[in-house]
Amino acid sequence: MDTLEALRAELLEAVNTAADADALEAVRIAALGKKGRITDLMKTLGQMDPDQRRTFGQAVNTVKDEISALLDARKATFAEAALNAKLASERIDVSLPVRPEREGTLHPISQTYDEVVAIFGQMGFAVAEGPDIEDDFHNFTALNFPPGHPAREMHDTFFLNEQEGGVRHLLRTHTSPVQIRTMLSQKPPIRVIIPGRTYRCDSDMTHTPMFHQIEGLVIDKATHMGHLKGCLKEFVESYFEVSNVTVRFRPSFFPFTEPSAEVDIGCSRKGGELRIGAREDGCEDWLEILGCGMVHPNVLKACGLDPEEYQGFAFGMGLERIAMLKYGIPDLRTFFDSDVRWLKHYGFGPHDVPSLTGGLTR
Ligand code: 2NL
Repeated sequence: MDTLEALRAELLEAVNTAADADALEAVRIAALGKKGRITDLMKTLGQMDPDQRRTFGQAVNTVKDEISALLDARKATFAEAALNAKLASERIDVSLPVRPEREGTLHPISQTYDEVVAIFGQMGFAVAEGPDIEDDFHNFTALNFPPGHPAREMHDTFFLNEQEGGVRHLLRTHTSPVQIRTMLSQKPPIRVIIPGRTYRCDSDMTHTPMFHQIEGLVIDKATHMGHLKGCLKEFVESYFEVSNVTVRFRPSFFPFTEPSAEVDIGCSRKGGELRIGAREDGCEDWLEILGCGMVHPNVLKACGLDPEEYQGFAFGMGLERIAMLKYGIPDLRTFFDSDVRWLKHYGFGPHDVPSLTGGLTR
């Protein structure tokens, strides 16, 4: 018992005087480790008679618990002191400038899309969307494409594998099927624009298999070509941020409109620089920017509308084309290269949100 009391006093002293966490750990191992002094004492219990074992065992356990508790307390004290020292030595300097962060850019197609939506939104158009995978009815038949029309050939259109029952879906070749869906599901008056992806089997300098269109549709009882012309003139002037643009309607043909027209705007190309709009020195050239027309009576009928009661106009343009014209992008294919340097150069800041009051492009 004397030796146990002596050991207790020695260990308490060692724990209390350990200089740091490492020294304390050394004390713990020397006392309670596999070959520690208290562990050694426990091993001697086996050779004692039962009475002695009970008394001595209890005494050793008491000492063991006491030392353990003191070790834990000292350990916590060292940990807290270390944390306090760390807090005292480290400071956050809130006046330092922030680290530069890499900022992404908006693709010019996204920017152009947002600009066009902002302009037509202001004129009271709603955005409509529809599926990229379409069927023959919505993409061709309802749009007055005759049965043998070349656009219906494998050569021009991406067809999906034939399904059971002979149905063959396709990737929409224009956004017009969304207008068909709108006319089938909504009653006039209708005023919608449809921006979206479109697909054609075509790939060269000026064509990519996927491209973007934006189409518009207005249906009411007395909508006429004057409305169409005014609407498009307003759009062109807002989009190109110029006033008094001359607009020329050139007769054209689309299966889904009658009459149909190609729209040109006045421009000049002096010194190799394209400038859009009427100018003091006149417009010596024309630039084709979109196609349009009055919705064909057959299209109205296919959508359950009576051509004697309703009429309207529609127009369509390529987003890539109008983006190239406004932002001076010379090569269509670069839109889809995902070249980060190109995106940095032609891309837009995420906060350059186009609005007619704040300026379309800042
Ligand atoms: C172009 C010309 C156009 C339309 C699209 C349309 C849609 C319906 C009915 C009638 Cl549902 N027309 N869309 C009309 C005229 C021209 O697009 O050059 N697009 C790139």
